Amino acid sequence: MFNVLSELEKFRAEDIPYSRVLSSMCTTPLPIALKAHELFIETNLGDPGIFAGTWKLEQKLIKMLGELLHNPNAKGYICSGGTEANIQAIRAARNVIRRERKIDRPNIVVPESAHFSFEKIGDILGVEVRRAKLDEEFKVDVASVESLVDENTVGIAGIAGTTELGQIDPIDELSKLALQLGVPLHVDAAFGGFVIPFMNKPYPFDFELEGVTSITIDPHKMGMATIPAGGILFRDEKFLNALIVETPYLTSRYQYTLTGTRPGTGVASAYAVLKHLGYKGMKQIVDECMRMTALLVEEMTSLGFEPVIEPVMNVVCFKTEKAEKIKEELYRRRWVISTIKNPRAIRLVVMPHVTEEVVKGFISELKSVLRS
Ligand code: 0PR
Repeated sequence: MFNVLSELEKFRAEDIPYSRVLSSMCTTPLPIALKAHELFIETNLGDPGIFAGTWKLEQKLIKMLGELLHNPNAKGYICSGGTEANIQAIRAARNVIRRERKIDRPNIVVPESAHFSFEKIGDILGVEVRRAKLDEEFKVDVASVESLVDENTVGIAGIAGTTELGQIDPIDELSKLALQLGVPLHVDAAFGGFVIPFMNKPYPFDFELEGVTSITIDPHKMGMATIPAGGILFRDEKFLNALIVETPYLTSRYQYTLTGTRPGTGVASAYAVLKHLGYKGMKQIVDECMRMTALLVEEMTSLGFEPVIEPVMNVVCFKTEKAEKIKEELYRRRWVISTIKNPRAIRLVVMPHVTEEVVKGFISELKSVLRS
């Protein structure tokens, strides 16, 4: 008899398990996240009157994320991921500024290291995306940001945990600049939002800095929730309100989200992880990721590799002219890493699934690749 489940299993078996993946910012969700996800499987936050409990839970989660980011009064919602969060942050900034003053052709200033979602933002929102230079440590050069700002600038952005290097921009300086110029500052902490608060060295990056208007923080990355779960938080409700459209026939009168139908699974799984682990448990996981990052640096250094920067968080790149070749050969052997172009390097993301056993297995496969 035709069995659809065995057919599905066949396809699924072709996927590479996370235990061989050192390129992804996603990871195996915690078991508690999976349970929460199942419990909320049919929920739709696009119609919150029906899912009143799920809606309440989302408000609670936003408050918890606000507390983590030094502003329990922050307003926001759980979306599909970092891309949507960034789109909504810039859309809100553009709408607010456009209401305050006449803007001919809006622009935003982002670091050269900003995620490619900002390319999509430029296209969708019709804003010009200006890229500011980086300094020698691959942090954004604040003077370069300032030089690109003009009367049509509707926002600037800083990255707290860059996609390629895991570097943190000087958000405190960007915050001062934003206040001085009177422009909103968006912080993309899609990756770093669940890492930086738990690191031993403090990096001011969130609402404790007065100039920070909005923050992207993704539960489906280091928040160990189920996909999809992104987060967008605003310091001031007026930014969220700048996204509102009316919804004439639903149980709610208006919507500020980008998508209409919207799963409650990410809300439930993110909430479950935070409650289950607490700050203490989250810190243990971040500590362990940092320990594995240090182990990788040690092993790679003994193979003659040099990191592009001393890793700031659990992302590390190693310089090599053979980056593409190494990546391809590893992939042939069902190990996944990524590469960066400037400078040419291999890139490793050390998510919670990258255990000591995974590191050892990876290093041994890499040694074999280097010999071949
Ligand atoms: N902002 C930053 C700083 C990011 O690193 C990313 C994604 C985004 C925004 C966009 O987030 P969404 O992908 O949730 O919309 N960073 C990873 C990347 O592009 C995403 C990723 C995750 C890629 C898992 C591959 C993968 O297997 O590298």
